[in-house]
Amino acid sequence: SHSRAKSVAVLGAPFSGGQKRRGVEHGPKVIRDAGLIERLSSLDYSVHDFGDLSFQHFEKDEPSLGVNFPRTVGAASQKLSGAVSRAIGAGHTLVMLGGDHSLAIGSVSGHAQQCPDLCLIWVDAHADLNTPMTSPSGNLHGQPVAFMLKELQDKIPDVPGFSWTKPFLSSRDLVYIGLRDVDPGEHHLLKTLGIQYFSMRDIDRLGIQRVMEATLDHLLARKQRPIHLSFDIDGFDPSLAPATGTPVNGGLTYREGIYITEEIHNTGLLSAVDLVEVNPFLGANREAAETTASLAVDVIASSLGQTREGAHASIDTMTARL
Ligand code: HAR
Ligand code: MN
Ligand code: MN
Ligand code: MN
Repeated sequence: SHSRAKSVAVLGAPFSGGQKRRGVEHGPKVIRDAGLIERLSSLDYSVHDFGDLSFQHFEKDEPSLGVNFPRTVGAASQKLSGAVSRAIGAGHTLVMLGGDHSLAIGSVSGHAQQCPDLCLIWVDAHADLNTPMTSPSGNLHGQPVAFMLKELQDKIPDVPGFSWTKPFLSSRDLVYIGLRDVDPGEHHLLKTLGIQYFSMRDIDRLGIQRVMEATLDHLLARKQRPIHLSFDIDGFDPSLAPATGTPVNGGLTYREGIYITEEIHNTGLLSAVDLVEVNPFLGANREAAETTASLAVDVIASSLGQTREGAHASIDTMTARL
């Protein structure tokens, strides 16, 4: 009969210091309230809900080198990194609920500690590739990828709070999907580093099926290795995900988003998922927040094997209910 060999760790990261809009720290609560744990249990996982991390508060955290809340963000990511590393080390598939996207510095680095050969799929309207020098806002949720890339080692100054981490990812081990709001400094880096990316225009041209084929081919053709999916809910069109801090028109459809996660699940290599930037204080009303959180649950469930075509339990399981 169907075994419960697979286990998922759910880890909440109620954190908003990577940007300036309050409310994104309530992401983990609204995603849980939308039924995440029940959905994952119904997919036949043993679910270990590790609850929410609590993060250190810094009384004084003045900007440094143009970066906002550097010590707050650095310490939060350091704590998350340790927690993620332990969960992956214990054999779980990790689900990290943000919080803003600066948290990815912690989640991806913690994952990489256990799986140094991981690859990264970044679904987002934004490239989050600014360095402190190129960032137009100073917000760290627009910069996490720059802190990960080995090729940018010399371009990242010593920001207070970040001495614990060093770059661990090669630019060829990263693919972006959904981009449509890229700053000039980010575009320069995408081009000069030769990073594989599929903007919304590329999805319009190629269709999501060929985009996923090319994405997985780029990352996995040479060898099979663990996948980290970092999914910013603003990758979706704002009509589907209104409750988020920096919505951008012309985003992924529901079907494109779910196709992405189904294809990633089908590799059998997904090892960790971040679901970030759900902000229930934003959007027109409470329904907007609930719609967005429910979409987040669909993304996570689909990444972990929920199918649109349906699935059957073993005959034993079905007859046991009679
Ligand atoms: N690129 C802009 C900046 O660096 C805005 C990026 C922030 N938004 C996000 N990240 N949600 O994906 O400030
Ligand atoms: Mn199954
Ligand atoms: Mn992002
Ligand atoms: Mn974004």
